Amino acid sequence: MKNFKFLFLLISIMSLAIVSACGSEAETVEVIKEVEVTKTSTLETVKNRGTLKCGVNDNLTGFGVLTAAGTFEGFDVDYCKAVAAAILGDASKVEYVPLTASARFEALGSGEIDLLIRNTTWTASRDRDLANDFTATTFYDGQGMMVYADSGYQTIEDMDGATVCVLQGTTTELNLDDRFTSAGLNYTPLTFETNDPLQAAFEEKRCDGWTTDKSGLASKRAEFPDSAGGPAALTVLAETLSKEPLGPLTRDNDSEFYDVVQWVVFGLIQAEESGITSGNVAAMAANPSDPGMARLLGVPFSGGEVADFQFGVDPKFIQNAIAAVGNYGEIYERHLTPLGLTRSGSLNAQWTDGGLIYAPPFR
Ligand SMILES: N[C@@H](CCC(=O)N[C@@H](CS)C(=O)NCC(=O)O)C(=O)O
Repeated sequence: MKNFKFLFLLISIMSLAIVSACGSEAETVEVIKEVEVTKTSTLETVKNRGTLKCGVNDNLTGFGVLTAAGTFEGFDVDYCKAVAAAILGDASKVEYVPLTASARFEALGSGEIDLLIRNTTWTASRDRDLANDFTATTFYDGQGMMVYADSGYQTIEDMDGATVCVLQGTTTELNLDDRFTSAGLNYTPLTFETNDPLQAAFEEKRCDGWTTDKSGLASKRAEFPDSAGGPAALTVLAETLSKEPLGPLTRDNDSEFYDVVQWVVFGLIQAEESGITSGNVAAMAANPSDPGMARLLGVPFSGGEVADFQFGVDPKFIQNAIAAVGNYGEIYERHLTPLGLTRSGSLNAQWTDGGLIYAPPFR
């Protein structure tokens, strides 16, 4: 793979309103004016550096959290590991960069990180105006509203006049406004840059509702402190206010790297469909049961040739990723099932079980 150079012309300094899923205020992102960047393929950069700089959440158990032991863990974090294993053959070669919701896009655009995997929703404006490319959806989410169980709120319509806590720089802000405004409901958004002061405000009952992705609400509810009533004190209303497809993003015009990230995601999905796990991948690679499995794992079938898709990485890149973190289902079980996010019957079930988790063919 050759390095390449081109002018990376970013738009004049401008403020971009980004529809966000956690509140009613617009997020502002500054984009650097007409900088001439000598841009190298991120795939080459990662290979030369020997580490992957992955932008993650450090405060959302299940997706991305910095543990007391000082390690990053979660569903999104496992995708960082999978990409590192695919490109570098070593899942530990990740430099995690914790990012707030509002700082995440600039971190990617400026090159501070190679890859953003931070419970980030795919939207048109983010794809287009912010010079990002969404690679694939790893989790189909939707916005919810959490209230105190004793509040009497059963539906959003009951919340006329409510104050709602919401995070800045998220899709949530504008979805909230869409929902309340179109229903003719009054509300006051209380916005925060990070989660901890938001939660403090909610515990002090300075807001009547807390809105964000339903997965985020499940995570925050599960950890709600006993001193504030514990999880049982809280209810997530049944309504889903929006579509929040979450997944990894790369920069625009970085297609070699984009392709690798995208096909790692697809590879882990296909691995589940093919019954390949972290526990059996070595045995499957030694003796693949069919040509499709051999192509996925980068090994010959029945003495034939190895199918090299020319992604610029080891043909065994998917095999390496599976060995490191397991297939889609294993990652889900490890991080999201404990939050009570039941997979069966949800959009995140495999397509063969009526869900949307589907990989294009490896051929
Ligand atoms: N998916 C939405 C929301 C992302 C988001 O920031 N969610 C909240 C709650 S799910 C979060 O990550 N909070 C943790 C924090 O910022 O500390 C988006 O892309 O805008």
